[in-house]
Amino acid sequence: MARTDEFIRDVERYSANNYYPLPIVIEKGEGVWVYDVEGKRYLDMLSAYSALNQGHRHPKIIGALYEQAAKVTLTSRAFHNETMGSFLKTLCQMAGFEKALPMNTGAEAVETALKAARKWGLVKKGVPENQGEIIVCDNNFHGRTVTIVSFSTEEQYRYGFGPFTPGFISVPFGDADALEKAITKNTVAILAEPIQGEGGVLVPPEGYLAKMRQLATEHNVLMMLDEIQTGLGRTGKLFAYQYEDAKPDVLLLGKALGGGVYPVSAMLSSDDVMDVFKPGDHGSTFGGNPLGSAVGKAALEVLEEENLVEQAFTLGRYFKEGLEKIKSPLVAEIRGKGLLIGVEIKKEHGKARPFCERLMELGLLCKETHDYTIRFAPPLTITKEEIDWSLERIAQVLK
Ligand code: IF1
Repeated sequence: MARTDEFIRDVERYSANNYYPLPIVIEKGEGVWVYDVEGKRYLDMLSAYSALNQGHRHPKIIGALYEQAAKVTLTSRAFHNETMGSFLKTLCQMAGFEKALPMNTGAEAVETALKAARKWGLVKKGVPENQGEIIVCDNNFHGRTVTIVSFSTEEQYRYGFGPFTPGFISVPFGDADALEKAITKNTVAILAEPIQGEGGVLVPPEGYLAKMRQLATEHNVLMMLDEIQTGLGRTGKLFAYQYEDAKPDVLLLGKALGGGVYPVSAMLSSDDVMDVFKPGDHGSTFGGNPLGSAVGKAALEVLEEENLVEQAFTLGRYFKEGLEKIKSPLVAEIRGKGLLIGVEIKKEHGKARPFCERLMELGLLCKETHDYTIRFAPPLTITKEEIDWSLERIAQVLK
């Protein structure tokens, strides 16, 4: 463990202490596999929280990165660049939206949507200035800016970071009646994750998103879905909302939009909503930059060319059935869709982290969420044989 200890020593000395990573130092990644500095190989079942849907260093995405890096990497939005338009065209056409606003991180895409919704409420719906309300769900995770943690229901994400941004109302996730009751004449938007990732891979009751769609239309409120984690094939559909008739007015993407190599996020919507932004209203130095746009376009093309969405659907079902067949006495519930699967450990058997540590020793990387749930979310490029390999190890740890 000599080299590992050396690297971790530097981190402990110089890095802020805002994480508690597993004691592995990754040196190289390729496809679903990563290698640590000791040369040990692991199957990556976290995929950087679903940012690596296309796998580590996908050749086409890395190729696009190199090719663009040899031309121009950054222009700012003060000038046009050659790649942004074609990236956004691919994105809008694939996703079925009229316009996109490119940003970098997920939190920035969420912030963009919150601004769009508030201004839409003022100029299009006629809600008095500074009165717009946005409904969110308990247990949400949308990022870590001050405004976003203003409506987190997780005490740790908020403690010490106030004063907070007002104008948010939180209702229980999955409860359409509570959602309806929370709507007022000043409501401008509903913001939700189709499946709560950080919340513990929580799948809402069937029909919930369709009902949210109906309510939003009925009350002239924007339905905004954060598919930063669930989108781009992860759940076995291009977008998780496609399991129901629930196309949102605003769709937020990030993570895998950058193909695992570069931060790329976007807010997608209609001409009517996007129209609230005028030159100077909103922006970002790096959003839509040539390098990110080239990478984003390649990341989308890989999903399509390699049928990764169907792959996630088929192999997700296979993986989940395999997990169920283990019939582990330690497991309370197995949840999820496609290749986003949560395995909840019964409380009497302790927290999920020790299970993740044991899996790591067996060559499988994953991460607990909300103390008792192990999240399995491998790259969508994983094969059936690699799932079998993983199931053997998971069975060993859960028996
Ligand atoms: C961390 C969690 C996952 C997200 C959804 C927006 C964002 C995220 C649905 C913000 C980000 C990340 C952030 C990362 C770990 C990870 C995470 F455990 F923290 F909650 F995935 F479950 N919407 N999720 O899941 O995107 O600004 O980070 O690009 O904070 O350590 P970002």
